[in-house]
Amino acid sequence: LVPPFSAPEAAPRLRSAAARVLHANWTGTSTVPSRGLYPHQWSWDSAFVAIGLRHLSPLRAQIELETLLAAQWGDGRVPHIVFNPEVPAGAYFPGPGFWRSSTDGRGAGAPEAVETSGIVQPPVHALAALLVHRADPGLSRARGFLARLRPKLAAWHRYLLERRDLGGAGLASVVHPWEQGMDNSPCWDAPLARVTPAPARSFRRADLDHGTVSDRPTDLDYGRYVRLAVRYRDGGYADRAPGGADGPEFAVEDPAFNALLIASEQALAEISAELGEPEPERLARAGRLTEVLVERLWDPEAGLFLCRDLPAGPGGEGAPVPERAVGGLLPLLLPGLPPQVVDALVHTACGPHFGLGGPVQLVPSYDLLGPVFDPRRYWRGPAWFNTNWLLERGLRLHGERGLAAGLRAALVETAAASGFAEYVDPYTKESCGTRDFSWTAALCVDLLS
Ligand code: 9WN
Repeated sequence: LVPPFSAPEAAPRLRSAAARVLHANWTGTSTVPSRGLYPHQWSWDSAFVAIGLRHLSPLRAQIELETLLAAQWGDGRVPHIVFNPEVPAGAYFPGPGFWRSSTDGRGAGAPEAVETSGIVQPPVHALAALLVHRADPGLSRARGFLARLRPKLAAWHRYLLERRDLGGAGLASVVHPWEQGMDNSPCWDAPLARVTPAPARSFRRADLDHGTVSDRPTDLDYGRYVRLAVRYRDGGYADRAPGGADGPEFAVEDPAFNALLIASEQALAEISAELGEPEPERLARAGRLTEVLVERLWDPEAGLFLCRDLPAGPGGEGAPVPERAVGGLLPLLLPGLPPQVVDALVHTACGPHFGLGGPVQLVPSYDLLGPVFDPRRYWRGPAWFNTNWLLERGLRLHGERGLAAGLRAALVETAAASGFAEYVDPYTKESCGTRDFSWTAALCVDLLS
């Protein structure tokens, strides 16, 4: 049996500490993930931040999402970074001078007034917008929050479901590891092995100025990230199917990205209903996409969802990537999963590969028994707060109340004890990466509210 919060009387203190982090990282129109390491606005970070901020200031939570969506491209994509022009060039790599969105992204409708990256991140935004609305429906209606956001969210999802359906089965593909958000996950090792890295001297990593080098991706990883991004940029950020000479070298159907898209489609249908314009066809499509996700990415032997590496298979059909990573558990978020898939996912989360409730209290980003597991290196083993927050929702949704309560307690206690770390060693819970990290603080506030 998992205990409830071990010290409920500590909750107000933890909540205030988390609120202070969010206050310090607020720029006036959005929140930076961290002042030093990530000094701009990031897409999925902002969604998680808004989910926490709604309890502290529903107005700031609305503005957070509005600022991000103001940088949306004409083709519907929501860029993964919106650059703050006041931050010195070189403070973050790759910066605006690398992506050159307002010139090189013009064909895809990049905005002129703001510089952004040209790739995307997981679509958590409609889910965040719905939760933000519910925190203060009166303010939301008075400001026309949902009415203004709805067409933008619909265009965003349309971009992913149409232009990014590179495999032709209905799922969205990511064309860069940064898009899925788990940058150096072992899931990308095989797909990235085909990519010739950009020479190390052709760029300078700013991230290494801020943290422990061994907690970050390697230089070889960065060489490949740069090469993929340059190629996408130089093709005008156009989306093409893999296989042809100008097709992407990296194209992966990822279970977490698609599960979040489906959950956000369901949230968008609820937003439409809230606005008095129900969209039953959107809900029905989310149900069909859940079936496609299971058909295409579920692996019954492994007991979790696997990524599909499109260029690896004949005719772009792709091949599964045989790595167990936390993204393969995240479809637990979806209400429409077959019961045997739900049971297997819970079993896998608690089994030897992820160890929940056994050797670890927070689910690691990668298989504890995997050949390249590393408890401190970024997405290759450490436990992250956003993925565990998503799993907590999934466990609760499927009636696993004891497991969900245990995970909630561990999330809050570890977040506060770690100084709101970016990620932690799953065994020792030692802080890794940067501290005072926004989504760690925001999701802690959410769980305490
Ligand atoms: C590249 C901001 C982002 C997160 C990602 C995380 C990390 C960036 C980086 O930081 O990625 O986008 O420079 O390493 O992997 O999930 O959104 O917090």
